[in-house]
Amino acid sequence: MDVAAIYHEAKSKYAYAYDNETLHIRIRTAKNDVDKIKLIYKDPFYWNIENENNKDKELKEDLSSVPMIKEHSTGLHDYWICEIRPDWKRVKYTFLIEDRKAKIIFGSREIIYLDKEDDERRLYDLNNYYNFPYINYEDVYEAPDWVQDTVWYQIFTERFSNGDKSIDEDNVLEWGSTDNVSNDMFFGGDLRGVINKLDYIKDMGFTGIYFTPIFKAPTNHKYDTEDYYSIDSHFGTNEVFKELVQEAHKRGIKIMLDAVFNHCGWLHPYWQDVIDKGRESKYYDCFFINGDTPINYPVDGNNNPKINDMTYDDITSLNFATFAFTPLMPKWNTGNEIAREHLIGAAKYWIENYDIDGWRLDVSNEVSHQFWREFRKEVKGVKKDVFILGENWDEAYPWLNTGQFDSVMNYELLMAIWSFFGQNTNDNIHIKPSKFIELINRVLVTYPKNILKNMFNLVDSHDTKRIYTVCHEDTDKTNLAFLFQFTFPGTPSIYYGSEVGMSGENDPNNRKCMVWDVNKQNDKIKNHLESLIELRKSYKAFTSTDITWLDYDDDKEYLIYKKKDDGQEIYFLINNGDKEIYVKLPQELVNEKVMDIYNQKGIMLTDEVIMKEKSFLIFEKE
Ligand code: ARE
Repeated sequence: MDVAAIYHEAKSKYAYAYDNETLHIRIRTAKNDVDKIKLIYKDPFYWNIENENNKDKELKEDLSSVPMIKEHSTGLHDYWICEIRPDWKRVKYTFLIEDRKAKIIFGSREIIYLDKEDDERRLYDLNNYYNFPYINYEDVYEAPDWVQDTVWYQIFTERFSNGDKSIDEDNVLEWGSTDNVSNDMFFGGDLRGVINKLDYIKDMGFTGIYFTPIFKAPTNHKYDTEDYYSIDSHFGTNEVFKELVQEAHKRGIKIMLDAVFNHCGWLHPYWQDVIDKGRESKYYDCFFINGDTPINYPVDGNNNPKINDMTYDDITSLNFATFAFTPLMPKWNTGNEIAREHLIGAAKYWIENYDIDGWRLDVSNEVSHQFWREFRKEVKGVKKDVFILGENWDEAYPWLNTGQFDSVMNYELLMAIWSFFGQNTNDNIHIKPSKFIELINRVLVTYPKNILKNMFNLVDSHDTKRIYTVCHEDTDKTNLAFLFQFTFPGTPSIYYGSEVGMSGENDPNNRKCMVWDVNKQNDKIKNHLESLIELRKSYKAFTSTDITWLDYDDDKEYLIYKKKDDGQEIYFLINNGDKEIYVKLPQELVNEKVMDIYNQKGIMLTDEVIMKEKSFLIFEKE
């Protein structure tokens, strides 16, 4: 037994309250190393009451135990899980771990090798048990009820639809006039355009819209905020936005805005005041400035830094903190009361006055946990079921388990999906099913199950290549990627235009004008997504966290998995390869009445099915 590979941590993603009554306990072991694990547990205050159980009897007869299930395996490890409902919401527990040769108590303070039966008396020492002191309901993770049934549509407003030409600036280009878009081009996308397309969005089956920033800012992406309390005139007015929210809500569509609280734009009045007055400004401490005033940036006639004239040395010698190496985006000191009030005030303003339903938090991992705790308290105080979504590209458990975010953008899932159905994010590697399963299992064990159900699952965004491009503009592969996205626990998000097969390299090429000409839209992708959205609403199993890998073959490049929920058992067969193949049916489907719930064309034989290249089948066992 590889005892060094065994890992558990109390009150972490290895031991968490699934709800107000239930604890999930996980433990990690080396892959294929351990045969059996039992969780042994006991109320920590059992001795505190006299009862027939502990009067003169050996403690042993009172110890409770439950077998742990091997849940998922990654490249190196097996992950085991069990759930318990402690009578008094508190519990001490330890692990009895066995392989062919050894049996150990994996205690919180020491590991004990059990040689003989009577060594099990060593289980009586609760000081060597892990502790879950109490399930306090205030600490239990809970996202708004509506989130896990949401299907998101992400809109980059400037490129979605031009609905009001009267507010076009002089520099607005003809819609779709070039695919070679740049970050300083404007095509006139606006909020009126979104209102005009709400029926399109609703008819596709989307139930939530995530807007990238729409407040006053000089760029087309608006991540350089000048005024957190006003809609940018390029997009419309606060009143038009109010109408948009009302019209969306009438259609059962939630609205989530983008909160850029890590930094502001150069033209923000607080920053401009600091530029003018330096340390004398009342806003000086709203930012991180080393010296009396921001220096080392060449400015143009409008007192804006001439970015293009800045060398790497110029940028790295700025004496103030920014987002990345972007001088135009001075970083907020969110520990400063004035800054805090300004930003949290804006967050509450758009909820109280426009009834928005959620905030996506830009560069959330670089803002303090303290700020996010206050942010959550304030916004949830205004609207209890407002959704808080972080933009963390890496593992984000520290932001999810201590009263900050309800969810994060699941870029770890995106990377795995890209690597299997398309190309890897960096070196174009295409992985086999066995590797894909390992990567997905890693995502599944990274988060508690109650958090997984609310993860924001995307396959592309305004910051990445488009999924159609990642899949080498292959419609079938793109559809397989969407299929997996929609059958994974959590809430899927579709980036505008990807539903009609728009291509796009990295930013800014991934922000071309939406293709509204139906003759240029990819119907096979659009119809496929509509079907997936419909199936996801009809079958709870699609979003369940209960996923079992049934079979895979790295040579034939197929994989079969099962999702279970509410008594439903849905089977997904994916042929990710470029050849027609024979696929052995999982034993539990052989000779069973199965229903093809997607009407794909697979030729069913007795215990096999012939699958076309790059295809899938979805069965429900009758
Ligand atoms: C654009 C170009 C830059 C150029 C800059 C100059 O992309 O190459 O230097 O313009 O003006 C916004 C705009 C971008 C703009 C950027 C800076 O949308 O078009 O850049 O502002 O002006 C990391 C962060 C993550 C961040 C991404 C971009 O962790 O938070 O980088 N995403 C948010 C928004 C962006 C937005 C900003 C932040 C700034 O979603 O749209 O950019 O407010 C790895 C790392 C991640 C990294 C990711 C992408 O996976 O793990 O941490 O994300 O790569 O680089």
